Amino acid sequence: MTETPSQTTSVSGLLAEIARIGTDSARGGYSRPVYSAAELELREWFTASARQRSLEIEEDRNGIIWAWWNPSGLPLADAVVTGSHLDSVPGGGAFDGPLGVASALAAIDALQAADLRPTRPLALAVFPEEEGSRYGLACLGSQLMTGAVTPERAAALVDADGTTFADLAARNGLDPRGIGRDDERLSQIGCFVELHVEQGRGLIDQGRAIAIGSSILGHGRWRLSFSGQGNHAGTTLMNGRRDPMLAAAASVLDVRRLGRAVEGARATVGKLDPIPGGSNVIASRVDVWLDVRHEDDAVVAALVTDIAAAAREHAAAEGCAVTLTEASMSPRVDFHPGLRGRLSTILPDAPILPTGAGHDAGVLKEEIPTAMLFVRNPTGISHSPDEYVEDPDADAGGHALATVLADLITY
Ligand code: HGY
Ligand code: MN
Ligand code: MN
Ligand code: MN
Repeated sequence: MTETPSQTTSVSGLLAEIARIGTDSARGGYSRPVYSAAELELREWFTASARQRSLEIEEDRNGIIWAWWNPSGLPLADAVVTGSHLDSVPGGGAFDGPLGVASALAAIDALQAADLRPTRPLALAVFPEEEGSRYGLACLGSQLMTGAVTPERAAALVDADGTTFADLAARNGLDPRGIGRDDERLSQIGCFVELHVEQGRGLIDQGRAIAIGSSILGHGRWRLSFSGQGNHAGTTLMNGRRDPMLAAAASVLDVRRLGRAVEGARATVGKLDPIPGGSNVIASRVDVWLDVRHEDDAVVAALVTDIAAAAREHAAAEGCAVTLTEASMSPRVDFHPGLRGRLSTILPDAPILPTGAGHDAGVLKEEIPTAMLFVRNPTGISHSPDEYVEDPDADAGGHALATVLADLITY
């Protein structure tokens, strides 16, 4: 096994460089939607940091940024890739995404300072729209690259301002006719290792700083649209209303009731959109966004079916209609056993833990061997300003990643 490269750059120091970008004073935390001014500034920070390390940068047809370290001028084949995302959920934490990118930069510094003879090229990658916060479809960049999402479907996605992904992509230098599966890039990659803040309590409970990922829960997003009769709040008597808000509210309670009844299920309504959304207006429509996850995909499907059936009853009781639309469904992912085993050999003290959160590594796993490393989050909370990583653990993550990459690029 290769010598362990010594850490030369502090991961928390790199994160401090971007701590002021995309802060959300209203919600707390960070709001960095894809191609927003904040995320574009973060992209700039990444490419400038990569240039400082003499990495060769390219932004591909799907808006994914690749920063290559290939000192021996090897052919771009069987490359080792690491990286993560810079976009965030609304009011998200400082680490979900950026920790993986900052750790990759710190790892590169350690590798470049070590006396290594790489036999494989290395790339740092930043994937756009991992959270799906702007277009409702998670991991849009990596799903375009693998073809899991077609260009037609992506181009037609519309954000809350009515901007299609095609228009937004074009405004940011992408040719909407060029987005889609990238066979050439996929053929160049040998494996992908993503480091990410743990979004749960596994490492705290085990008293460890670093874990290796075993699997990602199957998870999906659906929209329940309840429609009734919009009207004036003051001139409409209570009887005879067809108020979709009531059916929506009853469904939100169903999601908790039905989710609680299934061992290991996670069923969430985190977003509810009344239309038109006036406080003196009976809504004409209410969209309820549903997020359901479980280690067994069939359980996810059955739970959504039960929630939708209950929703239809509530809608009927209120004289409303309801439609269910699937926005995305990602099947359970078990990471590559061989690669996972290799990481276990390199990091023997790291426990192997599942994650309930989706990641680009889960999308790429369908095409190439992928693995994940997780770093302890003392709060266990994520998608919230309360998400946290202590400086020594952040550096331990950067060091673990450098150690793994040193092994993978030299064997
Ligand atoms: O929603 C997720 O699981 C991920 O954070 N995008
Ligand atoms: Mn993430
Ligand atoms: Mn996330
Ligand atoms: Mn009025």
